[in-house]
Amino acid sequence: MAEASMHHYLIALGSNRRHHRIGRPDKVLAAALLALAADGQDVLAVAPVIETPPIGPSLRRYANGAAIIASPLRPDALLALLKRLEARFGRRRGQRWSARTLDLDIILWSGGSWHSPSPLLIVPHPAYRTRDFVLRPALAIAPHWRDPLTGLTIAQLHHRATRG
Ligand code: PH2
Ligand code: MG
Ligand code: MG
Repeated sequence: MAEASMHHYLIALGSNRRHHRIGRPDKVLAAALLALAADGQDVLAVAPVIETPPIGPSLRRYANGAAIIASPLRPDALLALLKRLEARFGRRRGQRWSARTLDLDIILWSGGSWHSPSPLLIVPHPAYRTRDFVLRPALAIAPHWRDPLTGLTIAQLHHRATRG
């Protein structure tokens, strides 16, 4: 695939439930990145995994991470691939924000915006700008990526989200 038709994505990874074979959530994230690469996605950068307190109803702590990938896929096609991967890792669709083995979210896409109703996909991710569990891993690999809506970089968003 020619460089010109490649898309670059910032992906957020989360897990707060063990996988019966892979084990702890941090191992699940590492295995998910290997699976992404095996599915033909070019994993260009991986942030160190962090442990974070849960936001929302689930009580289990999360492992969170981030990766930059290059892909020939448009956002809707990548979303379909990520959902298949989540399902392969045993994620069950249930209550919103229930404990999950694997959550893969598209955060940013080649400086662009995307909005499609079905399946619902909004890029940039509508809630990431205030989420430390997304911004902290993202800061490690994509500090200069710019949010097209606010014009702020990840470093600036992180600074804004963490200042008292
Ligand atoms: N994901 C959620 C809801 N709450 N909290 C943390 N710490 N990490 C997550 O990845 C997370 C969450 C919905 O996807
Ligand atoms: Mg999520
Ligand atoms: Mg998700």
